[in-house]
Amino acid sequence: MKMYKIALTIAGSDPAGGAGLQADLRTFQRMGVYGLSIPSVLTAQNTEGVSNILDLPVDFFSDQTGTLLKDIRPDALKTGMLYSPDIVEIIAGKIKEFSLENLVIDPVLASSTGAALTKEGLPEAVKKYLFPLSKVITPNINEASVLTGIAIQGETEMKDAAVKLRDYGAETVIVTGGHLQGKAVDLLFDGEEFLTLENERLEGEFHGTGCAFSATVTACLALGYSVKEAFVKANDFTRNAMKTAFSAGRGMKILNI
Ligand code: PXL
Repeated sequence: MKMYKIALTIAGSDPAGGAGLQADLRTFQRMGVYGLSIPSVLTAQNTEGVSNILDLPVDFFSDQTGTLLKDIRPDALKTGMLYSPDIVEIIAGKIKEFSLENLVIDPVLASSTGAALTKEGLPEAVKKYLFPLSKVITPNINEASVLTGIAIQGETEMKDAAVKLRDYGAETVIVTGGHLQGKAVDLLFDGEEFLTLENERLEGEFHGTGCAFSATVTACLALGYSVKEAFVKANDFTRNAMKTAFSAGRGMKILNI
């Protein structure tokens, strides 16, 4: 009998499957990891954008998480769009209660089309309650800028932001630089050294790249890879999925995970 490693995603539902919970599950599957999934929030969206967002009742969210974790222990977990600060506190409580390890945080703040995916107080809550419990955080340039107050123009500010983000309690910081001008640079900082991966920019508008990247890191941690190995594999996996992205609807391309 094959024994699967297990990864959990706590993220928003994207019915179009390009981002969020559904993209995370597809990524786990591709990486050969068994996926658990808890929706944090529901979105009404298609490839053209998000039209509505629905919170789950907080007690129900807590119950979903507690019921699952009483039974199954994930080898790694990730959080994506959390939307509400209440949910953030519940997740932090469950991580402590069940002594979960290998937490990857993708601090989702906005959609690729620019729509806000947060309620007031969300960035502060993620910083305060979740960063200190995390193994890796994977903000993109915009998220790293908002979370640190540093206006990131290039690699120098990316490094400054990574250092500051690590001071908030994350063990390792990965800033994904696909949104910068020029080459696409992803940067890892683990408190000792910086590691950068530089690639040619891939032209086009893609949806769900941050989700695919952080889900790959999570799957790799579940499989027992080091964070640096996970970084390289996630960069490679995401770029390949971008190169063969396809159009399912009228809007953004869906990654070929
Ligand atoms: O790409 C960020 C993201 C994450 N999670 C959900 C989303 C989006 C972007 O739209 O809808 C559920």
